[in-house]
Amino acid sequence: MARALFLFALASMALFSLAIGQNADSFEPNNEIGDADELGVGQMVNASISPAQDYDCYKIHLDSPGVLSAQLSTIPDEMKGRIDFYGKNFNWLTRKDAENPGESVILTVDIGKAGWYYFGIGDLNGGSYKSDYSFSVSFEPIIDEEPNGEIGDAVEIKPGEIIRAYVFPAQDWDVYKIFLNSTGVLQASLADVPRSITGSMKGRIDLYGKNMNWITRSDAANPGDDVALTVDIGYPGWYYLGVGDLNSGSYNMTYSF
Ligand SMILES: [Ca+2]
Ligand SMILES: [Ca+2]
Ligand SMILES: [Ca+2]
Repeated sequence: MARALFLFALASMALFSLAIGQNADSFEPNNEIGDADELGVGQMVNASISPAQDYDCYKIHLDSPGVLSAQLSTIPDEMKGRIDFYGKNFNWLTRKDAENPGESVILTVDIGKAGWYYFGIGDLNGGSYKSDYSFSVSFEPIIDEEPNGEIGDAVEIKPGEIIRAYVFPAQDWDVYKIFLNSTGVLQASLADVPRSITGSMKGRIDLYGKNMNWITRSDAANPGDDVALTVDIGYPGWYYLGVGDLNSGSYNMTYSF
């Protein structure tokens, strides 16, 4: 009798582990952001949404600004995938949903600051799946002389020096300072501005005096045009030059200044 009970227990355990094995998700528990599993750039995760209402959280550390692309693929046929994206304070930033069940989801985000970022993977259909989805994150770093988005953080340049830098992410503004040791004519030019199919940079150069007082500016007539600013300098000293984009774009190509 005792032996029969033992055999029954053994058989139950075998069945139980088989059931677990079908849905094994080695990243669980990760239903909350605080339990997010760490990923590396380019690492492929295979995991599953199971049971229903399962939510899988991952985190990644990005060492610089850049363009992030998160891809959810090999989705089970009935699953309608969602990628949520959060900042370092677990603050929700944006999301991308599949248009139809079984379709891949790609979320692309311009990252302005290095640091920790978090993802949540869920199913809008509220299902439970035996097969895995795949999830991976790629990242294209954009390394620039940042931060220089305020006059007080201006990067020093020398007369004649050529700067190559990015307007990235959107609303980026780059400020430079230059010491002019005599009176004369200041010529600043913005060239090779980023041009893309979705929109080109429409450049602006602002000039400020030593008290960070705005003096004048020059704007591109059309997107993609060069910009030239020519000013008679009456007093030697520090001057500040701001470079920005009137189209509020974000570019993974440099401008020359
Ligand atoms: Ca899971
Ligand atoms: Ca989970
Ligand atoms: Ca910049």
